[in-house]
Amino acid sequence: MKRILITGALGQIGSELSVEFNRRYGVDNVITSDVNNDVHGAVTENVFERLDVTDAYALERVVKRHKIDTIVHLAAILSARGEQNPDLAWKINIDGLLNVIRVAMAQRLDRLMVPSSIAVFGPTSVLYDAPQETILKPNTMYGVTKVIGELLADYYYKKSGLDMRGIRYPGIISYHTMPGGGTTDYAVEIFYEALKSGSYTCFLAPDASLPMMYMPDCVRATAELLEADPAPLKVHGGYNVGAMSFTPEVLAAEICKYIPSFTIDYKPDFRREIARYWPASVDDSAARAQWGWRPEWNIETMTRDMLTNVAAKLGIDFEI
Ligand code: NAD
Ligand code: AKB
Repeated sequence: MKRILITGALGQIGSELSVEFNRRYGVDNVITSDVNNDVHGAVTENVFERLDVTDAYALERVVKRHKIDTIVHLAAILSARGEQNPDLAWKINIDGLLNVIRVAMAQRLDRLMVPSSIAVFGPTSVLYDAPQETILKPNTMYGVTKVIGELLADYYYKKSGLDMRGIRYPGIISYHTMPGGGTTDYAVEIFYEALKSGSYTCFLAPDASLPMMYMPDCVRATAELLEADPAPLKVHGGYNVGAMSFTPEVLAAEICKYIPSFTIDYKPDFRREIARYWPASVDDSAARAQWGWRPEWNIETMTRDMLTNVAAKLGIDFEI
């Protein structure tokens, strides 16, 4: 029986991953935690621990108290916030991660999942169909912490046999919980503004092509990798997983199919420079071959679903 602890469970991904885990493993076996105390949505069904991952003793106590055998470590500072506060990004993404790894080894956990990101790529990486194995020299603090996270996963897997798993998530699009300060956040904000005001000012350039994924694919990918047979898995830091790639211009055109009066304009800020050196698409053949990854959502199906659900959330009458 799995006893799973999710750190950072109140964030964009954790708040929906917990629902999928409740369905797969039973609500009593999924312990949610976050430094933030504002428990909302489906997480209210789970046991919740207020937990700062930079506090190693508190983390160990929670793991022991709940007889945890698996951690899904989502607590992190994302790219845009990380550029505004690099010291904080280092503290949470590296010091926090090391605490989680040490507790996982000391308590002999079965499995530890730590997400990586397309932010591991950088100016010297191949940016079209970015390969699984390539030069990783990112130019953001967030990217630096994600590359180090991948290297630590490989190191501790080889050194101690800790079963570490990771996915290089692309930009995640969802409507339950707003994204937490990343560069791909525009692809969520645009739906809210399209429905509320009919226009959106984008902080990226119109032609900034980035890999994206809809939340149902994200939670399924995470659960499938967590459950995958260990034998074929050759990557421990982070698998490339592809789903869709588009630019702000293309997403705006897709929204215009349903809201013809929608307009977009562009005021690129510092996030444009972050996006500039992230890949337009990734080569996910390793994930497909080693644990059967297949995306189910594309830009057309995602856009229809986002518009329908964001409209319902905002109480706006809207029919596709
Ligand atoms: P998020 O910012 O929405 O949520 C992170 C959560 O961590 C927040 O609820 C925050 O309160 C919590 N947190 C911050 N500091 C903490 C601390 N010291 N102790 C405990 N909790 C703390 O992030 P997310 O989008 O849910 O991302 C989850 C993981 O996935 C991160 O590792 C992120 O880098 C990765 N990722 C996300 C995306 C995406 O588009 N959402 C893309 C690539 C990778
Ligand atoms: C961000 O924009 O920081 C995240 C990510 C791709 O890691 N969404």
